Amino acid sequence: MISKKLETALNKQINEEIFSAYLYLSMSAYFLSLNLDGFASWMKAQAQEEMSHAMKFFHFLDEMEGRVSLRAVQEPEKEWKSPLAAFTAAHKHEQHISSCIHELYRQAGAESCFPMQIMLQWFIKEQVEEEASAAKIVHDLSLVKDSTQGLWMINRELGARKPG
Ligand code: OFO
Repeated sequence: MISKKLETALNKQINEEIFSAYLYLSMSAYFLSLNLDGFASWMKAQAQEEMSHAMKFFHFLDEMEGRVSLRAVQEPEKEWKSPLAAFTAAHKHEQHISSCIHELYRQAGAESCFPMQIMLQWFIKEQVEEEASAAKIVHDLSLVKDSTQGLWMINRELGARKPG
């Protein structure tokens, strides 16, 4: 059994994760519009991963005898100034998600909800990777600046990412 307060917080997180999927899918569409298929495919894989995060929270809440309640999903941005601007926004978004996860962990601790804390430990580690991979791409894009060849190389590298 889970408290109403934690139930509300987990439902909010499901929405955050679905919004993350929506945002990255929107970035994927933006990259497709630039004919950067590798970037687009990386973002599509990221969107799928975010849906799997949403489903982890969904199933956990159900297992804890809570009620999953879906909210409206915010409309994501559709355009960015450049690939670098899009990845900078993605990195910032992951920092926001990390702070949400940390806050959930604190709330679970305050209620001694140990199952929720254990479940969140996976997300805490995952966020370290999520922030690091976005930060690396921001770094690479900053290095190549306006070089078409550099962009082409990153595009090829990102296109090699496997979904999941
Ligand atoms: Fe990108 O992270 Fe979900 O949790």
